[in-house]
Amino acid sequence: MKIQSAETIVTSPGRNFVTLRITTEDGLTGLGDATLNGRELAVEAYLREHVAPLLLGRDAGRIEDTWQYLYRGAYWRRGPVTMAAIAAVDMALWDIKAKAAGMPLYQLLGGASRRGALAYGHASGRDVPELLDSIRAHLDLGYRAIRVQTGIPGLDSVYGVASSPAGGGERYDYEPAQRGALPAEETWDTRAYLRHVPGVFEAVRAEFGPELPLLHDGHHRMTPIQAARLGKALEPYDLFWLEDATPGEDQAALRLIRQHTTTPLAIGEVFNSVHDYTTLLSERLIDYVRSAVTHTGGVTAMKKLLDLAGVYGVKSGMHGPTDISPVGMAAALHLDLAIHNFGIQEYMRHSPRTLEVFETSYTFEEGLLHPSDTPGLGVTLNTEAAAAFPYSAAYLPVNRLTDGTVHDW
Ligand code: KDG
Ligand code: MG
Repeated sequence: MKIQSAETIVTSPGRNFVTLRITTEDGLTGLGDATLNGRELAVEAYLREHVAPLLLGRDAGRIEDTWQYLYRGAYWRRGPVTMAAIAAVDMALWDIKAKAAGMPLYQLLGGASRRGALAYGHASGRDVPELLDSIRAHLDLGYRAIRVQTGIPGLDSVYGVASSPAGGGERYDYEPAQRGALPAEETWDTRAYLRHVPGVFEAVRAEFGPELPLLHDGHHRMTPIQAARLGKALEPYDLFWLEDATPGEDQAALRLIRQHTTTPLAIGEVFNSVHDYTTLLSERLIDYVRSAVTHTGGVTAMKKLLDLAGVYGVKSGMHGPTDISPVGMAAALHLDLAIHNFGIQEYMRHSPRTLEVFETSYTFEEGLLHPSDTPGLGVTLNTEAAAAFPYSAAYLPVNRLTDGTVHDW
């Protein structure tokens, strides 16, 4: 099973995606997701110029060896660009191996540990009535766990809040990356946020009762002591998790938050290596690992990371916004089904245009995702449809405090 070609495909059916397609001499193909939101072409060039030429002629079955060859062999380790490129190769090789075996990938990872993966959706509203409508709409779509994000009085736009959900919007989705030559700029006020959020959860619990799992994303904006205060204030509302309370690179910050609150903590969507987690896991400072298969070196690396997390009783909560392509989502779902320490899976649902390009077989029923029993990852790339949507520059917003200081977004 020698590798004959490794091509990168950039497509933009509403948002940009980078995909690696590996083909073997005996005609099997595998897909890998290499999408890094707002920096897509850096990974595409890394793959095209520095990785694809090294793959030609290699045995497609040697997944661990190829992973180590690309990771240790480059000398320059870790980082989002490198790890997204390695992830794409790794996913594509697992796709090929599972297709060669005639099995869905989860079977090669140990088989199913559950019926399906509990998914959470994104509800948001510029104010409380709009938020409650959005939660109802998500319950109608079948979600059984809901992330709650809300507008803040005095701020024009806030992370995670759709700009016109109830009006013209056909769905309640929020897409932060905006097309254009420059990033949009947003204004932020943490004190206003801290004053407002507990009341929002009070209203949501009053309307929907105590059972519905509720999640919230702080999106790296608080200091440790602010995050500790929010975690404490939210304790009466029994959150499933508080995500990214503080900037991701400061692992010690979680120690301080942990000392003050029993609200469960999740972090890691901007991490790209198991080494980003060693303190957090060994000191039991978090409850959920938020990494994406796409940004953490693929199925091989994610499985090792989640196995290590399991040793410390920490569960998975893999990143699954729409900037993870359906290929990356499928890879996550196979892991979700197979690992023991599964927690929850983020699932935003891709747009119909994206699903025209990436034909998926995974299912969502009664709040549970299942990767399907299609051999491999279960995703096909429609290259004709992909070619109809060329790359278009798009950036995540930049955040500033009310006095103009650049802040974490
Ligand atoms: O590319 C950035 C998004 O993926 C991120 O802002 C989404 O925070 C996010 C989440 O929890 O899905
Ligand atoms: Mg997040």
